[in-house]
Amino acid sequence: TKRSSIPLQHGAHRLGKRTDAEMQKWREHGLGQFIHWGVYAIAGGHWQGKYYPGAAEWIRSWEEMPKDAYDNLYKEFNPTDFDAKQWAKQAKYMGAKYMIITTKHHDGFCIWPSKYTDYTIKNTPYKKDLLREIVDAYDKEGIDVYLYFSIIDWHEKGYRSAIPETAEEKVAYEEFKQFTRNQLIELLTDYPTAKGLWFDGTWDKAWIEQVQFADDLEKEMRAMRPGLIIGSRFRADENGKRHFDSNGDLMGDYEQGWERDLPNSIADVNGNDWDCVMTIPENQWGYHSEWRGYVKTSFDLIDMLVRSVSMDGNFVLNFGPDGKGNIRPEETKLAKEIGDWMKINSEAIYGCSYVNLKKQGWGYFTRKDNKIYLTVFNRPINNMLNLEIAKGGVKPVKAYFLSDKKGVDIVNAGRNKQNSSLYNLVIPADFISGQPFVIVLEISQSD
Ligand code: JFZ
Repeated sequence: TKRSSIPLQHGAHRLGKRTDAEMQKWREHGLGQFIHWGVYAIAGGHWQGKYYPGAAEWIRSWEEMPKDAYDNLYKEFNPTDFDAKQWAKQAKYMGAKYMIITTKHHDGFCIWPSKYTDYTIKNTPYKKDLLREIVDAYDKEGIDVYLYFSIIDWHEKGYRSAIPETAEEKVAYEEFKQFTRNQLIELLTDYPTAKGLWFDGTWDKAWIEQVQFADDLEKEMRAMRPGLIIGSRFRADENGKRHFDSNGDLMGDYEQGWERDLPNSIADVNGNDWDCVMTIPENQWGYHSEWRGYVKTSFDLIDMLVRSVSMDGNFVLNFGPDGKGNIRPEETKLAKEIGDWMKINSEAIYGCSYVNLKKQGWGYFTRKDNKIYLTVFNRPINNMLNLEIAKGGVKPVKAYFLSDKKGVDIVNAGRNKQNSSLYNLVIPADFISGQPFVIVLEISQSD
């Protein structure tokens, strides 16, 4: 295939997927956990009894919210119920293999005692390093930690969203860039077990212009920590292109654009690694005490998880603990339900990837080695799972339920117009499941 090739200094520095062990591990995770936690959790989407209709972690930007009131909330931040070990245990039970924690969101508050600003956990009544507690607890459970870091920082005086124009602003912004670099080097130095960085707030015009600076900084971070994983939302190329450079090549290790959104088909992911980050309500990341609108069920979320893996992606589910450090009951219930499902079915998730078979209405295919997993969400009324295998494709050997290994009949149903082999896997009429279920199809390479 011919690709355009505009010469670029600051475009993608690698074509195609990474092939190292660290990235392979990331690719096999399947399920992750996101946690948004900061002083916005104290407000919980309200100010003086008034409901904030936006995403709770954005409340500082609300016209009803006095900025100085928000900027003093940290003086009340004392999450006495916080128990990192409990969080990590819950994530482990859910089946998460990695987690992403907000070290600093747009408000600028740092959950680690950064030496470059006073606006940190150290100056709250809690005092202790929250990030350290989280990293240690998740490390102990064998869940890889990734650090969310917002380039937007509403608290830091040199921060600008628009391109700095006056000489004074330019100086301030240069200081802000150094501050950003310092904090990132600090995080990588002080939390050396973290596997990567999850950047956000990189859409400002001011940041998009910092092409050379951001590229140098990325190189510096990668040199410091070989194997470090950074998504496509860190820097722009010299033409201001983000995620994909001017030649359409992915910048960074995986596509980071799937925010509350999933690809429709494998064609949408262009052969790149990717993950989807998803909220439980429509759009709340930080703690909002009053969720309105549709709240996803565990079946919705498991569907999204399997769908992600079936298209070679990971699925990352967000949690927003409250100001005291509690994970809300609705989230705890969902984590438990997903974990219950994973206990039985995680073989269809971990280490699995895309299967080149025609998508069927009953659910999704995933594959590992000689096993194809059929996760059924829409059980057909006639109990027949259609399967269509193009000529020269794999050959079915046997099929059985993943849960109890009970056999499932494979009926040969001839060939279609395109000369593909058709099969029906027959679900026993007396089989009852209140859950999405998995059928394993063992295959041999081509007939
Ligand atoms: C950002 C934040 O503004 C938000 O508060 C939350 O932290 C979320 C995970 O990230 O919001 C985004 C990020 C990316 C897109 C949209 C909103 N996007 O790629 O379309």
